[in-house]
Amino acid sequence: MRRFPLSIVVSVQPARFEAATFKGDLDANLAQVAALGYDGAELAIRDPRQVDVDELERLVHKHGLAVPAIGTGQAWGEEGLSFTDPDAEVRRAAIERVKSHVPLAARFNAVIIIGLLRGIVKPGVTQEQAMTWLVEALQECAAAAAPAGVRLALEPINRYETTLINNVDEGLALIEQVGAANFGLLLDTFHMNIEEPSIEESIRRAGERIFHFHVADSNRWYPGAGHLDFRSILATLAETGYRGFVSGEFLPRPDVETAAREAIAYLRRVLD
Ligand code: LER
Ligand code: MN
Repeated sequence: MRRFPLSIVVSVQPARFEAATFKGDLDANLAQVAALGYDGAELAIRDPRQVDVDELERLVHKHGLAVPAIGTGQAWGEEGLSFTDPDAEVRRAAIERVKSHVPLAARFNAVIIIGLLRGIVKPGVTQEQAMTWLVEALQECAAAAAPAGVRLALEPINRYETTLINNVDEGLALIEQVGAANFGLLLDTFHMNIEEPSIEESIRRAGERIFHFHVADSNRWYPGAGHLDFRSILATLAETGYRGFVSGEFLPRPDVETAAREAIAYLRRVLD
């Protein structure tokens, strides 16, 4: 089977989100990620304005890592920003935050991830209104990213976290509505296991609109710790022509180092 380049989520700023696998000392974390054999680090960044980008680039290059994607969800998790908040100022701040990731993403040739920054349907807001705000926000962000050659990937997220885009079919319908060539999907096997009737069929349907790929097992532990059939899932992903990174986003259990080590050992076994 094709050997995908492998990356793992590393948080650049402090965060509560549990499945941001590595947190804390960035230099030490990147050193460990590289030593374990990963090709890249997916960086979770709450606010690019508070990051010394030159220093970040220096560290990433020092450890010989690529940055395939930048996660933006901490702006939701830590600050409550979202595309679908009833407060227009919060929606505007969420859009501006995503736009502020564009120069950083361009520098690393990274995809910008739209996960929970899309928000949830808050009391007093209809699903229809939230979807309209979501489409408009994505159109604006995609248009802002296009001149820099940057792509945006929306992640279908399971029903227990949001009602806005839970599965691939809803993601593909959203892509039609947004109508931008640089807008696609991030598929995450943890969410897919909850929402998709067949993970493989949904990967086939998403096809060339797959811009990034997260792996965690059924229990959100490292791949190999649950009951997902990664051999079949990754073979299907390869069949779509996807040539990007397979990125580990899982709980740091039993501890971060064991999880990261087990994940790469297992994925290599599956891919070889
Ligand atoms: C982020 O990539 C993710 O998978 C979501 O569960 C965030 O809540
Ligand atoms: Mn994910």
